[in-house]
Amino acid sequence: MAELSFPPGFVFGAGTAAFQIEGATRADGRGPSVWDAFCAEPGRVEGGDTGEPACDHYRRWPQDVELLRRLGVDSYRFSVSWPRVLPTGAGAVNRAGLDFYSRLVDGLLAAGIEPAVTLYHWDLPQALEDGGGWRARETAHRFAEYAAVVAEALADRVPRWTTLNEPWCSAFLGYGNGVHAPGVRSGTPALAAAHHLLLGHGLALGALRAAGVREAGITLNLDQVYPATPDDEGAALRARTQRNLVWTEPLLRGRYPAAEADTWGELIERQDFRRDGDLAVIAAPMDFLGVNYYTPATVRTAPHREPDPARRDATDNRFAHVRDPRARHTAMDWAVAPDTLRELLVGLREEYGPALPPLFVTENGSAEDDVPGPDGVVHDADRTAYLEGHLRAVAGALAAGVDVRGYYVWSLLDNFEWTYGYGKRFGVVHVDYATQRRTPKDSYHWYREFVSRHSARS
Ligand code: GBH
Repeated sequence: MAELSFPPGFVFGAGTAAFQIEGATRADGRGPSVWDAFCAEPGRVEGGDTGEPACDHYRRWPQDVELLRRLGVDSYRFSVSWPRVLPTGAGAVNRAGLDFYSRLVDGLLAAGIEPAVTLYHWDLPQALEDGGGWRARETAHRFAEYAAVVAEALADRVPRWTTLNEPWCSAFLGYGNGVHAPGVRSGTPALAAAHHLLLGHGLALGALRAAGVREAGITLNLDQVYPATPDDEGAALRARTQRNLVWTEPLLRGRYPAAEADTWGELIERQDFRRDGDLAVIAAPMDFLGVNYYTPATVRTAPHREPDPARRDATDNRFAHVRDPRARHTAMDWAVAPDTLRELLVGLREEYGPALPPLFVTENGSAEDDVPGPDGVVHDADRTAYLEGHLRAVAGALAAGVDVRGYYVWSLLDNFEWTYGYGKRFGVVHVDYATQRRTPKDSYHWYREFVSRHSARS
């Protein structure tokens, strides 16, 4: 394959999230999160899997830093567990929890790896959920206070900060179809949650600035949407509105999308949770926008229906997903179409122009049916091809003039894949959960070589 070109300073990384890898859910004063409670409810997570043991990263982190060092990545994206730092979401700081991240940051820096912190990757302290969770406006303020605590401890050593990971999932899977914790099924509360997440982002951004953080942003899961037929353009607009514009418009333009009424109808008329002045907080300038990308969406027109937890896409209103029979599908049954990432990135640039901050692809990767070979190693050619294709798409976006600053593979390790439990494996490193043995897959070695060829640093 022809060599791809990345600008000097382009960041190659790998990512994880606290609840998915740490385990040790009761260690050193950590409080319960909504995901602990959700996992404990029968039927919510496949196989009855929970946050234990995950990758026992809380205790085995030095080994994981070593895996990152050998991988040769410039940066490691991880999330801080809010209930480790503030066991009930507010009030007294749990020093032991905060110290864990401080040690991790020091370990990364000693290994020559730049830490990139995400403050919220879905593990809301259960005590805050008991007070309404993201349906409650106060949660946005608690989030900013938590951001201030973490920033005070780590801002001297962590250059890049992300407030929220994929607020769409928190709002619409958490409070829309209930597929994610806290498992609430509803309409208006999901929209209120979306607004309070955005407000929390804006307030947290202020807290990060006050602590001296210079590089701060948010990570969104943005969909590249295609109409199944020319008659489905309306459905495609609704999908873009519900999945993308409800985030990018307030963040980048300080307004909610014009097509909202068409897409959510009467729900949006009850938006008393939106107050004057909120949008100015939400639209505070960011230094980067993180984009998580896995698969495109092909959609058709569908009738209005109430949320239905039997459907994973149940939050979608008046559009439905169509399976592309020509594409390869991963173990998640997600279509593989790498070039759609280039189209998404170029489209963002076309849509927002100079209002678009520099971009990072903060997650990209695939779950495959990994089976270790007789040599004990997972020979995951499909994952390697997936990663290579998407890195090519990023290079294509760069060549088209889009300011993309970095790319993070999801994920460093096989981990707790939310509703799917441990059955779905996204890692470039295989984890045997029974023994906690880590074994790099072929894709790890491939990525190591790719990074060493393309990173200006190496
Ligand atoms: C990310 O979520 C998470 O940040 C990460 O924790 C997780 O492990 C990883 O991806 C892999 O799942 O809803 O049927 O229309 C990704 C969540 C997946 C949400 C794709 C939107 C579109 C398919 N996104 N999904 S559908």
